Amino acid sequence: MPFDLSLYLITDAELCAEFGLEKTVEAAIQGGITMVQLRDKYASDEQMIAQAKRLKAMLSGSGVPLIINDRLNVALASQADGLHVGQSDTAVQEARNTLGQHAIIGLSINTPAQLQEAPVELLNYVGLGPVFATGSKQDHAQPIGFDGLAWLANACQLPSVAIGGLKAEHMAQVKAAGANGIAVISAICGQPDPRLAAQAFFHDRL
Ligand code: TZP
Ligand code: MG
Repeated sequence: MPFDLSLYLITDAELCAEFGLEKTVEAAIQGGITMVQLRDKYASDEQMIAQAKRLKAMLSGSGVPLIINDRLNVALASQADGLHVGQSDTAVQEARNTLGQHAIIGLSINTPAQLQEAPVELLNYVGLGPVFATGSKQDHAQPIGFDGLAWLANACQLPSVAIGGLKAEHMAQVKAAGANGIAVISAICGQPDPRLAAQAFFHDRL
């Protein structure tokens, strides 16, 4: 599946509670998001598979891929479009072997050493960050700022998405740093109007 990292929504069930996960994602799609990642640190695998299947059905025909955070078995069972792994999650090689060559596989990168060690030939994209400190991820790594982002984005041969504390007003700086897009949780999940919140990232298109 071709993919576009411009605006990558990562879900948080708690923050999406007001409208529910599906309604929030549906509104965000109307607002122009280009990727969705289902991320849930607390749900059981069964709950997450069921949620992923509902999202997958909802996304069908939208051209927006569904990526699963961390859990290879969930990605496989739900026939999601791909998997995103962190540095201490499932090995990229195992994910690629299991999901096949058409799956979209992404890896989180925080340092030049991690980039150097990344199996680029097995990956489709990298997530670079956190750019800023954020309350949306517990025990996140040291923020890299826009300078760190620019260094990593330029050193890296893969498409990249910036993450961590980013808002609509950062889109231009993220692009200028050389990343292909922005990944967000709280700038869309939990916003009073998720459709408008997503649209705000594309104000230069209006
Ligand atoms: N990985 C690094 S920062 C982060 C993740 C999952 C959370 C991003 O959330 P927010 O609310 O966009 O800062
Ligand atoms: Mg992880």
